[in-house]
Amino acid sequence: MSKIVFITGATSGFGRAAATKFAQEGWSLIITGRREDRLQAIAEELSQSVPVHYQTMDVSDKEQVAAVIESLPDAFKDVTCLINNAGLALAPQPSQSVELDDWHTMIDTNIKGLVNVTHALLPTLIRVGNGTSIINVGSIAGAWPYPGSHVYGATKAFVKQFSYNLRCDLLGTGVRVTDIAPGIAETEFTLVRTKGDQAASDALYQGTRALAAQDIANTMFYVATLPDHMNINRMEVMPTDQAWSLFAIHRQ
Ligand code: NDP
Ligand code: 8X3
Repeated sequence: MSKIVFITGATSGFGRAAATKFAQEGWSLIITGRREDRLQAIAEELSQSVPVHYQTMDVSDKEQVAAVIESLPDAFKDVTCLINNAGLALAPQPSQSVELDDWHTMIDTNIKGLVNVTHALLPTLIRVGNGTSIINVGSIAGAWPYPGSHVYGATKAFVKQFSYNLRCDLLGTGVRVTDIAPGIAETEFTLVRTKGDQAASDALYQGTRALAAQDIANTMFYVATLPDHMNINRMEVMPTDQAWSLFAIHRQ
């Protein structure tokens, strides 16, 4: 029987690339996101090679998440790998000029959404047992501060600590948990963060070699297919062309 991956945020970026990678490797797919037209197109393409179930799902809606998982078709019930990927950053400006709603949207998606899906799928993963994994998409922003990261970075720090804490509770169940924390990667992420500013997005990725969505999809697949007894707790992945910078100092 083929293994089954459940991907949140499969309509774009890392989630979309993960769908392709896992399909290439023969896994059945459950792909979710809010944009149905994209899910439909991806399902049409990838179902040529593997079974695909697609379902619109807003991760921040806990009733909807529970209903989607409750009503998975029989052939897709034994999920082997959950990729908690749906997420976003908003408002790259300083905290003092951010709309409160933008902070709430990041918390609702990156924290509450990830928790909603995890809670709904944990009984399944524990039932399936050895070899199952939860891959949470964190960020370098969860470990390293920078201006304009405010609540975004804080939500990804939550992802890191929640991943570690889950491991403590899941000890003995065979379920693995990994926080994959990417650095700069060229997806629709910056377009979303700037609320549609294509020029700002292009400028960020211009002249450097950012990570590609496929790089992270390959990393997810690597993590999900390690021998059952191995758990990578956290994996921070930066492009070679990215590193830390010095502390900022205010002068009178
Ligand atoms: P994209 O904007 O390309 O993809 C984001 C995905 O999340 C989309 O499929 C979107 O689908 C989905 N999504 C957003 N909000 C919701 C929601 N409420 N419910 C369900 N799905 C939602 O960005 P990335 O691929 O780059 O981002 C994926 C993850 O990677 C995020 O968690 C992000 O924080 C993280 N990350 C990104 C980095 C980067 O530089 N690109 C680096 C480090 C981490 P839809 O709109 O159809 O719902
Ligand atoms: C996205 C990477 O560097 O913009 O999580 O915070 S970064």
